[in-house]
Amino acid sequence: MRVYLDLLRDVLDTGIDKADRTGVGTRSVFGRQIRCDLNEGFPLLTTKRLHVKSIVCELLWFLSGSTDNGWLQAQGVRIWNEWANADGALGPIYGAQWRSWACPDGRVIDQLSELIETIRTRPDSRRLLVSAWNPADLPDESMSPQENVRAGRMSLAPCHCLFQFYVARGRLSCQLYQRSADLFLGVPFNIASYALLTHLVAHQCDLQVGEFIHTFGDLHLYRNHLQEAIVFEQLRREPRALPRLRLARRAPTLFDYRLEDIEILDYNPHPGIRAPIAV
Ligand code: UFP
Repeated sequence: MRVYLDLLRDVLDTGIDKADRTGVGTRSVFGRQIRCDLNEGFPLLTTKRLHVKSIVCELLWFLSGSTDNGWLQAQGVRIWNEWANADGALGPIYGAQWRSWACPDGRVIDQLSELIETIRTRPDSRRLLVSAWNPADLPDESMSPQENVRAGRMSLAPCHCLFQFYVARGRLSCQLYQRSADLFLGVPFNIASYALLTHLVAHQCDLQVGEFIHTFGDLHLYRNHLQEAIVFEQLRREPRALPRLRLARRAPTLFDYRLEDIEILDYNPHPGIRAPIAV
């Protein structure tokens, strides 16, 4: 994952200091893109250990259409805790928009089911898109996550907000637009999550995988990550061989994969690096 280390350097060297919603402050650049050929291995960071179970569980949770943090907590996954209400509610975040986008006329759109159907029947379509960016449900930036949920809104505006698939020569590629990206903590998760999604969709559509293309809007490093023991420690580390993904079975639908169906093999990363998260 040299491309990731190159991005870290790029933001460190060319970023500008910028204030942000959380009050922490960032070093930020606008508009970047990386590409991962998914045939070269599964793009899981090797220069620090990632908690694979959190990544897999979160994606399966999105796919299920759930927005209830209780489900994640029951699996021991805590990544959404800071944004949830006491009852586990998160408002209409990703799962709701992907699987049950509410229309003004009362219809409900399952974008992912429609996506799979279109890839199978019209793989050359240029409309293989899924959007989580639903302006009607966006949070009010001046309110806390919990206040937003109480008001029926999302607790956090979608960061990975739009993705598109592309089929050529029997291979499925995916491009993600991420409007806002915490390069140290969020991005390694986001890359792995969308790489896994691409594998699962390909599996369901009898396609091989192609590339994952990750396009960034505001790409930033939080000021409290610009430390010897955090971002600079990671830059000193030598990337290792990428792990492989093995899907133990073909589930009946995209929504029936379970944690134990998804195996990451030969993952031998450097140790994890702790860093504070900005809420
Ligand atoms: N963030 C990510 N990836 C995610 C996610 C959040 O990088 O998947 F959910 C980061 C981006 C940003 C913050 O630092 O969380 C969201 O804040 P804002 O909505 O103000 O952009």
